[in-house]
Amino acid sequence: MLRHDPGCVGLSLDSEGWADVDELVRRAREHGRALTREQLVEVVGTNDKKRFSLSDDGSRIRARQGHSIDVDLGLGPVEPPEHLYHGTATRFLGSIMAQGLRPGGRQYVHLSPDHETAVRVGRRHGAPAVLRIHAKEMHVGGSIFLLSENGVWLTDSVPAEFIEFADRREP
Ligand code: HQG
Repeated sequence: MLRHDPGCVGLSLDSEGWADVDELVRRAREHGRALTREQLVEVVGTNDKKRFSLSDDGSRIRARQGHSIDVDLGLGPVEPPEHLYHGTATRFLGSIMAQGLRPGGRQYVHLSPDHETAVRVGRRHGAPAVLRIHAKEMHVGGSIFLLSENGVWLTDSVPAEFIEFADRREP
C-alpha cells in the first residue's frame, strides 16, 4: 500500500509518498484487512529495517524507500563512500555485467553500505552474490546518490564499468 499499490485499497499517496493514517486504517478495513492505528505505530517502531516513518504529528505515514511508484522523498544528493554494495542473485549476474544495474520495477537501484547487508538483500532472490560498486568514482563522474532515512543508498542506475564482484573477506 505504501510503496507499490495504494490503489489496492482505494488509497492515494501525496507526491512525497505520505498517506493519512486514519484513511489508511479505514480503507484497509473496508477491504478486509483489519488494521488499527496502534498496530501501525507498533510496526513503525519495531520494523527490523525501519521501513516506515510517521509525520511529526503522527497523522501521516510513509515508506522510507523501496517504492515502485513515483514519489519525491525530499532527499538531497549525498556524497557516497568509496564503495557501496549490491546484493543480488547469481542467476542475474550475466545480465547485470552486460547491462549494468537497473532499477527494474523500483524507482531506484538500491545499494547497501556493507557486504553483510547486501548478502541479506541478495538472498531474497536466491543464491546470493554481492557486487562492489565504485560509488565515489560514479559520484565524481556526475551520478547522483541519495541516502534514505533508514540507511539505504539510492541511485538511478549503475553502469557495468563501476561494478565488480566483492569477495566475502574484503571489507
Ligand atoms: C536485479 C528490499 C538482471 C537486482 C531490499 C535485483 C532493498 C538485474 C533485482 C530493496 C539487473 C530487483 C530493493 C539487470 C538489477 N539484469 N537483473 N540489468 N539490474 N537487477 O527487489 O535491490 O526489504 O526490485 O540485482 O532490502 O533486491 O523491501 O531490488 O536482484 O533495499 O525494505 O533485479 O528492497 O528492501 O529486485 O531490493 P528488487 P533489490 P525491503
